[in-house]
Amino acid sequence: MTTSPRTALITGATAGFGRAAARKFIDNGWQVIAAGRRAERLDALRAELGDALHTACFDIRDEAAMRAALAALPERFRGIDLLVNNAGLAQGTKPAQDALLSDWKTMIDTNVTALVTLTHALLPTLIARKGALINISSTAAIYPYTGGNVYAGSKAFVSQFSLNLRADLHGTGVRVTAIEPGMAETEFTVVRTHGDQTASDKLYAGAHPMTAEDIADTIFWVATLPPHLTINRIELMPTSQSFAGFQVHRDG
Ligand code: NDP
Ligand code: 8X3
Repeated sequence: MTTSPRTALITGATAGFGRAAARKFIDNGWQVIAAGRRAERLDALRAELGDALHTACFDIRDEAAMRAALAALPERFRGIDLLVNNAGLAQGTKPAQDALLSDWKTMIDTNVTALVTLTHALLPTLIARKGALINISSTAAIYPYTGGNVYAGSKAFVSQFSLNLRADLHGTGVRVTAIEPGMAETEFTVVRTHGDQTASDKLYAGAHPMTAEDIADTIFWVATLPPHLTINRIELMPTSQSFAGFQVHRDG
């Protein structure tokens, strides 16, 4: 990493983990490029956080728009030290046989294809600056559950891609970390259920889920460890969440 001010590009900064992370990094003296589709949310964040924030409004699945946003970065935001690949989503909760193929494609396009495209575009910069890459995966990458199907598969990709980047980037000084959170209350479940706020409220009620700020603090901690130290992957859950057993189907 270079000396201050450091610059982070955070995708999915209009809500949840990404927005909390933008606040955390700027509060601690970084510059942040905040990316997302909702322009009004980005404008509000800019009004709140000021000059240290640059907004980049694009759909991460649109490669041309992504490249245009990178090309349009003001000079002082070009030296990206940290990429936080956070933008992502789940779509649907049904078992595979009842799921929509369109939901599966949306998740793969967002969580996998867009993530690798942005990573590929920024690797030269991260290598030149001995920077860091933090990929937001999920406990779904590790623990299967009914209805996880393609979402969980996409996050397993994120975790394994992160570990393989560590191998490829050996000797470059670039640090790569996969953060694998369990249940955290954000807009995640409203998005997953295609807008069912009641279902989202019900899921989190009484569960004391993690907060967006919990994850932002973790991202910041990982990013600001001494350069000789890399967290390969870190899994975290609310205390109220743990593991259930295997299921067994019996005839009759
Ligand atoms: P939110 O729904 O609150 O935020 C998701 C963010 O991703 C938004 O800023 C959204 O911005 C952005 N995003 C989604 N699709 C696109 C797109 N096509 N183009 C650009 N930006 C996009 O969810 P979380 O903060 O909870 O999720 C952040 C990450 O954490 C995701 O990768 C999620 O899978 C992961 N995660 C979440 C957990 C949870 O329990 N909440 C647990 C484990 C992992 P906009 O809509 O403005 O484009
Ligand atoms: C989100 C956590 O358990 O809803 O990645 O899949 S879970």
